[in-house]
Amino acid sequence: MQICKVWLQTGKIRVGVVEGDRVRLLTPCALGDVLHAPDPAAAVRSRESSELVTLSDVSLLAPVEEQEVWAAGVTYKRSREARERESEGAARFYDLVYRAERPELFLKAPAWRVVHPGSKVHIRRDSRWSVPEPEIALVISPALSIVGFTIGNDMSARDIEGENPLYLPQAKIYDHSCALGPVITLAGAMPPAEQTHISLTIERGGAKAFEGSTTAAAMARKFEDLVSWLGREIRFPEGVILLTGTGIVPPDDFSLAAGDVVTIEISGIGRLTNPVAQRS
Ligand code: DO4
Ligand code: MG
Repeated sequence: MQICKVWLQTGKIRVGVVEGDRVRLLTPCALGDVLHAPDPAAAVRSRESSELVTLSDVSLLAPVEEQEVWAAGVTYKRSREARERESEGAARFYDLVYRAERPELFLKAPAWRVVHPGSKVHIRRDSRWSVPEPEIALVISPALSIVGFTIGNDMSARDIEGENPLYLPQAKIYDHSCALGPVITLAGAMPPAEQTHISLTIERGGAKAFEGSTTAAAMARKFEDLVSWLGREIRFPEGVILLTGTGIVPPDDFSLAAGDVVTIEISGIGRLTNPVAQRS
């Protein structure tokens, strides 16, 4: 079952459930009303209305309301290798965090800063080396259960991050640096990790400029382990979204440019596409 947040032509925003190329609207409610219920699928069914809209007639919004978006880092070997190369002085810290029991976790964005499917993600004007990071995003309830999955793009400035690890917040947290969507697949409806394919395509001028893929099985940590570290000393009364790290990094000579189009596809969830821009 896939839940979405739609912006109707009437200007109203509603929560719905995907039925093929249509969306069945739920009686007005917040995402958390269904996602944080003891049985989210039953909560969806009990709120189904007779209103059906065609997907192409509505805009899908990032499936987030008041939740913070957190992110885990260096959870795939590919990410560890890329960080070690971009960072001269601090390379060994990436190996240490890849192997450590405690994961790297950072606050990526408050909900209001999240970019919707189809809207622009940004590269920083003071970065010469920026990349998208395609990541499985966990949708977590206030009780710290994984209730669903969506797609996240953790836009990153590799040169700023590589210059000094203390610059990580500037490399990662800026306007239009986090996209989410297009839907939430309820837990239980996702394929097993080895069948969860993650792919990234970057188009430039209508042609493919980069293409890469991995699977969730290449991740060095368990989702539940990341969630339990995240919730150790912080409460999330509205639930939280956690990006689980990237396993796809374009080659070192590649940087995003304004006008590129980033598409991330994850089996069981769908496709998140965002054009790339820079603040003028
Ligand atoms: O320390 C750098 C962050 C790494 C990251 O965001 C990732 O591996 O996805
Ligand atoms: Mg990342």
